[in-house]
Amino acid sequence: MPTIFHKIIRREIPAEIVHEDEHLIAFRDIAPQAPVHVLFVPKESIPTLDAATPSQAETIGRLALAAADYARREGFAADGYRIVMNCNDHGGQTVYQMHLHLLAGAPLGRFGT
Ligand code: D5M
Repeated sequence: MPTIFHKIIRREIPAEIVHEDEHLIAFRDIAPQAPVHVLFVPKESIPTLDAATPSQAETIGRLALAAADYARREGFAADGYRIVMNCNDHGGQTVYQMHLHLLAGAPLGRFGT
């Protein structure tokens, strides 16, 4: 089932794309929760982390490494950042193409405080 992120990958709807390679695309979140909020989305269809298989480990790992590369390239890696992956309803997932959130640009606080 194609999601809005598949449409961004296929350039059917616009997005502010900050990185793309053969495996994944990264673009700015439309409703940013931090000064920097970028989504890293694999081109391979994987609805949720819960649906991922061991054969997709590299695909998942590439998302984190692409986020780390982006943070270094943009110069905020040393200050720090957060990566988050929401899974299913209780995790707050709204778009069912697996994706990693990169949040940065200000102190983000700690979970539970
Ligand atoms: O995160 C889904 C995220 O996707 C949420 O933060 C909004 C964002 N979003 C939704 N539509 C768009 C478009 N068209 N461009 C950019 N960002 C978008 P989840 O983890 O599923 O809650």
